[in-house]
Amino acid sequence: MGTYNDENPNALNADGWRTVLFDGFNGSAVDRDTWPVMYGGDSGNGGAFQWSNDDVRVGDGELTISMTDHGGWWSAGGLSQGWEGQTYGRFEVRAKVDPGQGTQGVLVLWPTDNVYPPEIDLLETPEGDRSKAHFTVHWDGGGGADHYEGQSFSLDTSQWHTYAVDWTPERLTYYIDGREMYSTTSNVPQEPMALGFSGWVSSDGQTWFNGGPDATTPAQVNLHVDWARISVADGGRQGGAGVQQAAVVQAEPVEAALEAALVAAPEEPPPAPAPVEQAAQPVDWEALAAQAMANYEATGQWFI
Ligand SMILES: [Ca+2]
Repeated sequence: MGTYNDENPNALNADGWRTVLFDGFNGSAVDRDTWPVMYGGDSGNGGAFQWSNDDVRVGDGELTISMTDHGGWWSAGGLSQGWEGQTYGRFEVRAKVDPGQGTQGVLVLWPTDNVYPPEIDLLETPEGDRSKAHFTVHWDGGGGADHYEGQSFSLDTSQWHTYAVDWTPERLTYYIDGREMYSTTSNVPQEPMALGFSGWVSSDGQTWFNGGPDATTPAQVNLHVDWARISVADGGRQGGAGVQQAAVVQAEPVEAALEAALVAAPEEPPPAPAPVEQAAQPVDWEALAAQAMANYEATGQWFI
């Protein structure tokens, strides 16, 4: 079960870590200084849903990211630190995801320069019954090719849990509710990354989700986030602030570039790293960023 309102049962030992960001989402609106990027503009997941800022809300002590059925089409929200990331650190998020076939909630670390991979997923929940928590690390297998290694753990993710990753230059260590679940020294990202949260709606043909939403899927499915904490290791091992000079808007929804990979992501036992069979389409990030900047200058809003 678990509770919220900024609780943290089974907290990790904080010795050696210094908090640099905590948001309990206890106000009435998103703190856009902390979370400057909302995913928007283009459709997500090849048209399976539309990004919508209306699906991002703060109230009742939580951040709520929705996936919403509009009667024939779906929308979903996403929120990110954008370019305000850091290299290495401890990232902790207390969250739960409502059940709903064909939907998932995502907690993610994404490169601040918006050039993917790498990517670290603290949580993905492709099973509609929320029976598993998935942790995945993506890295550049050469020439920008997405390689990944995924882990999944039996867990009722529709209840409150705390998901955390310790990211050092040498190692990634993944925790659920203060318990170490997985650790690796391979393919550890070495560039600034930023924390984000998003919904995601599957299309009918995506086997990783067992297809899209169906008659059992509620009209609105929510990712609930009670709080998020970001820390750095004492001693200044962090790489400093993100690459603010490369103020690239989040031009592509978090999961879009790797959807082909995730569709085929294997279950337990953990797989050996494997190349993506179906490479994502090349994305001209600079053109997208320029377009986003032009849109921002014209309208005051970030979108592509
Ligand atoms: Ca809270």
